[in-house]
Amino acid sequence: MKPLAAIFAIVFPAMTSMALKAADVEIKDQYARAVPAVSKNSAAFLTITNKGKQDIKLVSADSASAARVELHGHKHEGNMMKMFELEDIDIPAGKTESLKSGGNHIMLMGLKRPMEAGGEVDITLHFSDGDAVDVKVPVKDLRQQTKDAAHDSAMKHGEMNHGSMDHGSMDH
Ligand SMILES: [Cu+2]
Repeated sequence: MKPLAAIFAIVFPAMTSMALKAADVEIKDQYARAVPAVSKNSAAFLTITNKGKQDIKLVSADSASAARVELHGHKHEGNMMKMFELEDIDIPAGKTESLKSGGNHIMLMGLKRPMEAGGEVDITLHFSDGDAVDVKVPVKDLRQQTKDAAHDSAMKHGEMNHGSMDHGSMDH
């Protein structure tokens, strides 16, 4: 059986790594933004702790609930907060990276089903070492949370800017 195992290791490197390395990453505090049924886009947030000894990157995410999932960051342009697509997100060994409202986030675009408070969305995170982690993400109404400046700007971002961005023409 050894040659066969070797072939599998070559053909499915991602699968092999998944089994070996899944425990190196800890996902916590995940939630997604509830949006009105007409909304095409939402965002998900979570913290990722790299418990391994190697620096890794979050390289992509996907979900059956959205046509496209992108990693996004924010930047200030004048008085505006604009988001942009990130190629990846660094998670150094032993460190925790927080994806949060007003910062880096996972963008769910072209929602295929409603994102209602109390619901749940499945998201798979893909890492640079071939690891993939499935996360069950509860959907929350963020408007019920305590308001602060970052939160307010994040709400405007979530409800207006996303829809007006021409995601469809973004080049990959
Ligand atoms: Cu975004």
